Amino acid sequence: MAALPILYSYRRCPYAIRARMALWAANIQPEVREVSLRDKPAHLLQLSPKGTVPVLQLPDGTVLEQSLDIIWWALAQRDPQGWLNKDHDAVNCLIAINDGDFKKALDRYKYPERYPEQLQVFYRQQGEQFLRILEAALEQQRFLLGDSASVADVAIFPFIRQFAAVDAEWFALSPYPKLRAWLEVWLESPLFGEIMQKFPTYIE
Ligand SMILES: N[C@@H](CCC(=O)N[C@@H](CS)C(=O)NCC(=O)O)C(=O)O
Repeated sequence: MAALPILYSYRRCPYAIRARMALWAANIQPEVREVSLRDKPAHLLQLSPKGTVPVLQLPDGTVLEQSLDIIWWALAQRDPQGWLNKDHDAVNCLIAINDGDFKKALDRYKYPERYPEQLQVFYRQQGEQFLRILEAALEQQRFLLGDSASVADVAIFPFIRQFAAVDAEWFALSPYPKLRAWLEVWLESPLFGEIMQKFPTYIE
């Protein structure tokens, strides 16, 4: 039997979620090694000393240590849903805002006690700048870059999930109805259900 790729993962990590979404969509089911972020396996650190997840090791030894690299690699193998069929620059541009300014605001909104320079609501308002961009896009079309999903949707949705969960009551009443509906589509998707299954913590 051919060796499976090995995925070091953390169930709730938004970067790991997006990587698993692409792998599962491409019908690549790796050996998932769920890590404890407080006690990372030595093999993970050996493959990728930076110590973040997700990290994918291919059977030929190649190591992909960024979630986006894993996504591009997985969909290059197979892309049955056509997630690659959108303008690459537009995809990268949205993801760059997500992974940059939005993620920064999200961390501060989620853990305001670690960033006492400002009130939590300030960080939320910073994050809302991105929510407004997404809402405007979704007023025009079903997904962020058109009427079908793309890598941008998959790469961004786990972060919106986190943002929404910080204060679910606020999010439910916030002026982003299209974004709420879009988030719901992803949360209810069978694919998300599959990739959120629980794996036992990997012990070396
Ligand atoms: N740029 C990386 C970021 C991955 C990342 O930051 N993952 C977090 C978990 S969500 C992590 O592993 N943090 C290390 C730690 O908490 O020790 C990617 O896209 O894969």
